[in-house]
Amino acid sequence: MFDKILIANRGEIALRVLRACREMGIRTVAVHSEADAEAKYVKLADESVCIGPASSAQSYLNVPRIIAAAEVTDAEAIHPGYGFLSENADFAERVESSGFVFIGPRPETIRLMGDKVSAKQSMIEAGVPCVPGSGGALPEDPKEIVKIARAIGYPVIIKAAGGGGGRGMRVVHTEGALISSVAMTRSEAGAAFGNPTVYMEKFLENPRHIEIQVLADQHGNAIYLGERDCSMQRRHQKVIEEAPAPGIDRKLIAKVGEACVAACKRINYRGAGTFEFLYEKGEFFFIEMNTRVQVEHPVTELITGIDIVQEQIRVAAGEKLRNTQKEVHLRGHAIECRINAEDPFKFTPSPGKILTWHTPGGPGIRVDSHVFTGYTVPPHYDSMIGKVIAYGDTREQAIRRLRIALSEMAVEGIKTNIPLHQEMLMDTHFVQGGTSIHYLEKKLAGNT
Ligand code: MV4
Repeated sequence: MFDKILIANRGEIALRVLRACREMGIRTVAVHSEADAEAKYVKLADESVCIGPASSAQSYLNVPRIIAAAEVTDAEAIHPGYGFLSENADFAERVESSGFVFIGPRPETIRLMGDKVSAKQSMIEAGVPCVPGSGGALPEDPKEIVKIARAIGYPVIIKAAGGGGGRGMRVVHTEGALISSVAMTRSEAGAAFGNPTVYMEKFLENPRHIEIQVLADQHGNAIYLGERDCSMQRRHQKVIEEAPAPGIDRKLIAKVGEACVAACKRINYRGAGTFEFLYEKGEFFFIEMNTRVQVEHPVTELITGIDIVQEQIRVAAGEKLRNTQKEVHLRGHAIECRINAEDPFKFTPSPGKILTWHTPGGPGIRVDSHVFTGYTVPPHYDSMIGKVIAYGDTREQAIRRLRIALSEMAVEGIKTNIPLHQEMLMDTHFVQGGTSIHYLEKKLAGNT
């Protein structure tokens, strides 16, 4: 096992990784920007290195500084967390060529999944169900493009191979709009991702976003840890996540989960990963794979009892997975509310000094947050300041515990989205379960 890990991230995930290291007896190095010098996890870490000014480009995305920090502190491995450099294949390559272990998949795997066309191609080959589409990059010839769209049937969606997470896509409802839409998506993709390649899919009008968590070691073992429902989102930012997904046939999930495991084995996957699916009318359709630990991993940890971050570290060190598929049992229900420093209904960021931070507790409540009374939320980064996660024997119990937890919570000095969560936890459609990816935006527009 490693002696020392460098955590190449900030905020709640830096603290989450630090806690996993502590439990495993691994020393930690925190790297931080000038704006995060006073963060609690920076002080909790065994060592810390300032890697640049507040702006992410000069600090958390500054590859030479991060590698240099690993060198001067003699760390053996680097955990990238989520966001920042976590899915940057060039970074993973630089980490490994500098003699450190990247806690994540091989650089080639990150690259393969980062290109959404090659990702989908490998999933089709592995037998993972995908959204019907162009089966590769769109050709140049407009006549060919028209043919492909006719074969798929309108509406279709044009997506950038270099996109993902909702960036670089355009819905097309009629043949008249097709060619100009392809041209616009291509030029935007070229400018945004340096890759003008686009592909086409059938546009699913009212799906749910269901994802499957996987773990794979370097000995050919892979398992899936059930699914998460992440449909409650606004502008591609998830707001509430839960596991398991309400109302979906367990046999179907097992079938899709086994296909994900087969895909992991086929591409020689390593570490934690997530297969993203759209689910509509009883069918699963793969859209993208995430090669990092995700914000919402705690809901899976609570229903499986498996520590995903510790497993990431173990498999990176060459150990075998601790559990076989037969030993993975889903028990109970978990729901996570992302707590953001923002206006709860206008969504404008609300950085600043936290004058009161009182967190809830009691049976089945987990709070993952790096903030505290007196902490100043810097304006330079993502507005998420923590997560409140409730576990219960049933979904109803998890909802009740979350309501109580949020009512106990007291935050002063900044605005948070807690009032929005409280409203969602009383919403009849949410409480019923199984709302689509469009539900929250419709509700906010007053259309439910
Ligand atoms: C889609 C889709 C409908 N049909 N693909 C958006 C994020 C990116 N991961 C893929 N996205 C979508 N792809 C087809 N063929 C609808 C979305 C989508 C979406 C997906 C998941 C979660 C939230 C979303 C919000 C809007 C659109």
